[in-house]
Amino acid sequence: MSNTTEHLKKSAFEILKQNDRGEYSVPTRGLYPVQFNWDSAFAALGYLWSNQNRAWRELELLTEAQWPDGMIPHIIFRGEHEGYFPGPAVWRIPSTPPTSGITQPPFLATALRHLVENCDTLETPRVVAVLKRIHRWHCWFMENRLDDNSGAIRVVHPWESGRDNLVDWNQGMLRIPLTDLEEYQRRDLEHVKAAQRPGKMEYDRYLSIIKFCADLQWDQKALGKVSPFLMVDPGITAILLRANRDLKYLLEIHQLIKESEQISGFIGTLEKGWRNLWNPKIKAITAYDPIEQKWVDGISSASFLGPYAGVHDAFMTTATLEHFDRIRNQVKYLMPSYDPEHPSFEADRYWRGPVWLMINRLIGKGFAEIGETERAEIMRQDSLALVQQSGFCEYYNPLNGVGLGGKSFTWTAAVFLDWVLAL
Ligand code: 9WN
Repeated sequence: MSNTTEHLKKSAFEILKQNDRGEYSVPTRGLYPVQFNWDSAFAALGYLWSNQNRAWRELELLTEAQWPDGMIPHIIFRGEHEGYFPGPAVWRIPSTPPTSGITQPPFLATALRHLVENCDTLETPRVVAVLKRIHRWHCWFMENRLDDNSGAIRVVHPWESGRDNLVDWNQGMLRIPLTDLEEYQRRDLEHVKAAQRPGKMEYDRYLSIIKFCADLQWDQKALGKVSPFLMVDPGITAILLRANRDLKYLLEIHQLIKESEQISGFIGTLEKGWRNLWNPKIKAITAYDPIEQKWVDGISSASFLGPYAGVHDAFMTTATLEHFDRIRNQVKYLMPSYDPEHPSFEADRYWRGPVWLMINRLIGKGFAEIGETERAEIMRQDSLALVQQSGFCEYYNPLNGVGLGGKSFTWTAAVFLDWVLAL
């Protein structure tokens, strides 16, 4: 390992330590001083390299925030969280600790399988308890977020997709009636330049959806049908599909056969759902608008998650690899969050173009699993080059590699240790 790589490895460990709050991590200091669902699941992969018990506790604590209905929320407001907006007073959820009222991409089961396979000892009863909670969460997805027509997963807020400011959500965002919002102060802009964050138009709508849902007392079943924002998301569909495969494997090891059979059914539905997101016009998997019943017209980084999700029909893979090679010729670093040839591409703005390392990991792993080793290696090398050039940022400009958003970022450091250094 070269000196620079050795030095970066040390920095990655330091970042994980800085953002460690004892039994959970924050994504970064300042900008995000709270526990986030999929950030924590990725963080565990990083802690695994220094302290197995700490890695395990990150996942276990996340599942302890489960709602009575089975949802594991997107934010858990633990510790000092004054600096984050919108806080508990906006979400209006009477739980301890307070949480947000939506969920996030379910990477948890996949992270759990990784820990089970790599930890020396884990106490079986505790693993089984966590497995049962995750199983309930996956059932919750199928009951409350399944788009019956396609068999794929809907999101009720752009934040639920984890890819908040995606061009794909424009159609859904335009439908949102603006409610009378009290004046509010954005805290994110105290840490990151406005040009790298969503605009006021988006924030007003993010808050209007929350108000609508809180007025409905977060009745999740109803929200899955009547939220003012509803879009079918290939990202969360692929991540849930893969997570179901990993969950099924773990359920079988622990002889939870009834649950495992139920998950097989979910896998079948979601496979169909993924195939239904095939957009014949642009020959790619894309997001879908369930209200206007049409596909969006752009390719996002989630369009490359078929192999990761375990659905890679030959015609889909061929077209996907063509898009991969075309996009590679447009940027210096893969994978931009949005197609650089799309008119709405923005190289610096949050989810409208920049590269996220944890998405690179999902794409890279999937490609490696289907034998696309060269392209998998490109994903890893580009990720390494980004960290070498700009450190452990939240996201990166795909054209010049400049680091953007929050700095000293947990999941970037975790994914660096877990995948960039050890494919
Ligand atoms: C809102 C923490 C989170 C990630 C999301 C990312 C961003 C939050 C924000 O940061 O979202 O959920 O305030 O911008 O989009 O994926 O989990 O890293």
